[in-house]
Formats: sequence, structure tokens, C-alpha cells
Amino acid sequence: MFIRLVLGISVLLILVARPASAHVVSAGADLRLAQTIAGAEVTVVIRGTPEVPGPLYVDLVAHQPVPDLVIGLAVGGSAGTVRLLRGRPGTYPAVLQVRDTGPHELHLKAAAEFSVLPFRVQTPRPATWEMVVYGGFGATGLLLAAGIVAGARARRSAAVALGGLGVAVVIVAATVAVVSPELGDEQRDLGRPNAQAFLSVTPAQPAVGEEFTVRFDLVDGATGQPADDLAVHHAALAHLVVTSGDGGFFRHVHPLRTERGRLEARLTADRAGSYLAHAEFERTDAGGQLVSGRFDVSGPGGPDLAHTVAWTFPAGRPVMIEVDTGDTGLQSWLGMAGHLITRDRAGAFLGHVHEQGGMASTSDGTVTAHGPELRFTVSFPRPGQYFAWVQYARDFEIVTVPYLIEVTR
Ligand SMILES: [Cu+2]
Repeated sequence: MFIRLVLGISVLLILVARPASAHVVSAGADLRLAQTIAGAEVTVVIRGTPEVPGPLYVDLVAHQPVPDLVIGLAVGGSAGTVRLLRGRPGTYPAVLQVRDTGPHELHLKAAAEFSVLPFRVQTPRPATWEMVVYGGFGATGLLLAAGIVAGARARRSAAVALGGLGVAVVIVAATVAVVSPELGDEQRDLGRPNAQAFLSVTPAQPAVGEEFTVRFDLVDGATGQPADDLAVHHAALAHLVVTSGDGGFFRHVHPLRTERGRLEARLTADRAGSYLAHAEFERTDAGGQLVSGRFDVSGPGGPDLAHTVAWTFPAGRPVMIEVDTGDTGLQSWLGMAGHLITRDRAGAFLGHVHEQGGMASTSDGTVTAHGPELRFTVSFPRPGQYFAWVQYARDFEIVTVPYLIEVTR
């Protein structure tokens, strides 16, 4: 009986104490998160730290066009600033201090914008609670084995005593696991419902040439609580693609986390009409999601489009798109050599695929793509016209090339 009890408790504990899978920084494992803040496209690199208390190295990798901008960073009671210089892309380092392992928040602030990025510090040396928990499991295993051996030799009292000790060890480990604040946010369900996303823009009807805020509030479909458990997905908490109905406006930005479950980005539209916002993200334990919404922009019409059809493809089957960038020194952006985002004219379909060619790591940690060509395998579900935007990075500049594609039956 007690063996079944012990096994039951052990299974329960293993479920409770599953290690966090996302947002972890530990020695040799950096966390990379793209953020679009105060008009700057920045990749925040939180370096793993070998020991706590100790320094936490945070690099801001700024992409062109870099504005003059002071970005404040803070973790716990430790703060610093980084000054971006106009037209000077690249890595801007900062050093903060962390006292403990476990959950932290990196606060970014620039102009009137801010973002709070959750992450977890792990060090190679296990924390005390880990040693108690895992030591408890180890001791239980040994005691159970001893109990079984003793039982087989028919020394019933010795087996019961050893088994009882095993139960006690498990209960101690269970108590530590439950009371440990380190484990508090790891008690998550297996499989979560999709997040419901509500789009709002401020002001409610933006005007051409004026800044506005695009906001997605994410809510758990089951509990109605903010869905605030986003995993890092292609080096960002979320990817926001905003396009105008006519395809002339395209922005791929990385919204700020301004509240639990709230993602915001500031944009300026260059043409009037209907706009689409698509957000791509992944809830921890729930897989990827694409959510969308529409809003209108008032004012004068935008610049005329001189779109000509670049390719004609058949519908419903994979095709290869090859783009010659004319550059052999491409950098990886969001972990990939290139991105291809496609949208049909009506806005019912948004696709996002990645470059499929080989990549080579360089000693400074950046990744360069081999050749000047970028290759994408992509398919278009139905006939009609599609917009396509190819994106890649070169000299810390994100290059976006728009295309028009005709898809036939
Ligand atoms: Cu993105």
C-alpha cells in the first residue's frame, strides 16, 4: 500500500516540479527578444550568468534606422542606461546585477514607452531547494529499493520501516517543492486553451501621419484571465504585422509587454483606408497562434502603388521563391536568414515562412547566411493576387522587399 502511495506522490511531484522551458537564461544560454521601442528596432540579449549574486550582461542590438535614444534598463534594484546613437547600428552593452536565481523582470523604458520582459535566471550550481527536492527523490528511490529487497527476504518489519522513511522523505521534498517560491510559477496545466485576442487602436480612428498605438489584449479562453504566459517564439514574445488593405503599408514589429497579457506597438500610417493587424505568438504549453483584427485610418490617400506582378504560381501546391539579395554577408534576424510574409488581397490569409538554406555560425555569435540567394518554399491556398514581403538583415539593417504575386488555378 505505502509503495503505491509513494509512487503516487512521486508522480505528482514530477508533474509539479517540471522545469520551466522558456525565458531561461543560464550560463551559455542567452535569451534573445526583439522589441520595437520608441521607433527603434532592438534585439534584447540577456546573457546567461555563471553565478548569483553577480553581473547580468544585457546587450541591445540596434537595427537601422537607429534613432538618438536613451533606453533605461532595470532588474530588481539594479538600473542602467544605454544611449543609442543615430545611424550607429550594432551592439550596445549594459551591465546590471542579479542577486538570486529564479524569476525576474527586465524593465525597458525609452521616451514615453516601456516594456516588462519576464525571464528566469538559472546558474549551473543548483539552488538549495533543488538539492532538497532531488535529494529527496534520490533517497526515496534508494529506500524503496532497500524496502523491496528487505520485503523479499520476508523481514516485514524492516521493509515497513524503510518504506515509511521513504514516505517521510517524499513528504519533506513535496513540502519544499510546494512552499518554494522558485516553483510558484511552474505549476502550469498540461495543455492550455488558445488565447482570445482583442485588438484596439488609440486613437480609435488614427489619422495619416500621426502616431497611434496598436494593442492586443490576450485573454485565456477558459479562465478569462490575461494570457500572460507567452513563450519566446522566433526570438520575440510576439510578432505584429500591420498592413494596409492596398498592401502599400507593411510593418513587422515586436510589441512591448506593457501589462499582463497586453502587447502594444506605436506606428504611423502613410495612407488612409482599412488596415489589418496580425499577431503571431505562442502560449507556453499551447502551441502557436495567429490572431488578427481590423481598423481604419482617416486622411488623404497614400502614395500610388507601382506594383507589378513579380511571379505567377499555381494555387494549392508548394512553390519555390528565390530572391537574389546581391549580398554574401547576410546576418540572421529573429534566428533566420530570411523571412517571407504573404497576404492575400482581401486579408483573409497571412502566411509566414523562413529561408531554408544553410547557415554558418561565426565566432562572435552572429550567424551569417551563405550565399546571396534566399530560398523560400511557400504555397498559396487559392487563386488571386497576393502581396509578399521578403525580409532579411544586412549590416544591422532590416531590409524589406515587397512583391506582388499572381496565383492561378
Ligand atoms: Cu517578428
